[in-house]
Amino acid sequence: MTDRRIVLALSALALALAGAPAAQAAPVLYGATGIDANDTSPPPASNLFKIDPLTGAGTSVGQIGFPITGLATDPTTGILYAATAGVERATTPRVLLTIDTATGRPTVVGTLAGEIEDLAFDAAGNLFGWNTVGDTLAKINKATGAVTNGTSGAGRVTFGGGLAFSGANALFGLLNGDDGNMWLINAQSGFASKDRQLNGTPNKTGALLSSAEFDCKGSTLYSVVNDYGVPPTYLVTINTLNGDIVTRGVTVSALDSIAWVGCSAKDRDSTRPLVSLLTPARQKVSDLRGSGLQFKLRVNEPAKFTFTLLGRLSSKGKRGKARELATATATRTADGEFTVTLRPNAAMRTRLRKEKKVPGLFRLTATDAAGNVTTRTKPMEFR
Ligand SMILES: [Ca+2]
Ligand SMILES: [Ca+2]
Ligand SMILES: [Ca+2]
Repeated sequence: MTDRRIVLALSALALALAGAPAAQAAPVLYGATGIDANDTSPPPASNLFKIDPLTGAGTSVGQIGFPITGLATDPTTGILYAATAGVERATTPRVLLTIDTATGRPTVVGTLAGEIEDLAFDAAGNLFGWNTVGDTLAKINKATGAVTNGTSGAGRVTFGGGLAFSGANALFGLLNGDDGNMWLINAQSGFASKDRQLNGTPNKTGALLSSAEFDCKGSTLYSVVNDYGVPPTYLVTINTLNGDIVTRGVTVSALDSIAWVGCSAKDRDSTRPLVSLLTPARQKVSDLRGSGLQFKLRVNEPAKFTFTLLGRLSSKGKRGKARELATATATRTADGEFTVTLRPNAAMRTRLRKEKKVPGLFRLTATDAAGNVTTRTKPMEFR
């Protein structure tokens, strides 16, 4: 190939790639640092780091320019939010930020009242924080930073702290260090109840659990064992069934916050909707000519539906090809039973007067919120 031909070939390749749909970026675990070993107030400004989830190793992306104690990604927008860090009871004003994950650059959303030590989003995009002032769960307005404290806190002195929603939207707290326990928190009332005792921390002197974050599937709980900024700091996972801590490795010293960015809805939900077709196959052709076919179904999760009813009409004494008799759509916002009506249009209802018997097909597609699709077809008999 001549040079010019190679250039042309490469240009064509570049065009082809540019025209191709963008590949889904792999999820990345980000982290940032907070209080340091000297308890400097305010703590030193942090960089944004990419954290290797297997080893804990950190790679700097860029400067945030603030110390950070909490990170969380809004699952409805993919935007990374951060809460700035302060030394406890130093009354340093704190702020809520959004962070550009390409550069680390922050944008101030607003001031954060109290001492919010970690952030967590629920599946619907509501932002929560753990406030060590009052030892309570706080609801945070993600547009302004306004904090509304819960009325029913843990009622005990908590420190550091991690907060994370599981895939089942259960709120877990890590509120009293690596020799404390897990907490289950009612996101409505803020009430925190003690769960399993934690075991197996790599730190033997009592350290903070500075953050909490579930993986994209919502099943593996990550945390950080942070000895008040004194190295080494460890990235760990915690078995939520028995409280066992498993060390992934030494991470960025004084790491105070972690969050995944780039999780897709399909990471959390990879199952197709389960649809049960409850109406019997034998139906009356007179119903089809009248108010239409009433078809009863059950679905196990919210989903959007399209329905098509096909039938083979008679033509000159023979059975014709399958043709569309009626269509319908439905959106279900909860699981359970429902009925869809498939009514042929006026012309088709008139045409059906000639029919005593119509073999048919009932077809549907059901698509859940994550885009998983189920298709079902049921042979029908109208007579
Ligand atoms: Ca923290
Ligand atoms: Ca968190
Ligand atoms: Ca599903």
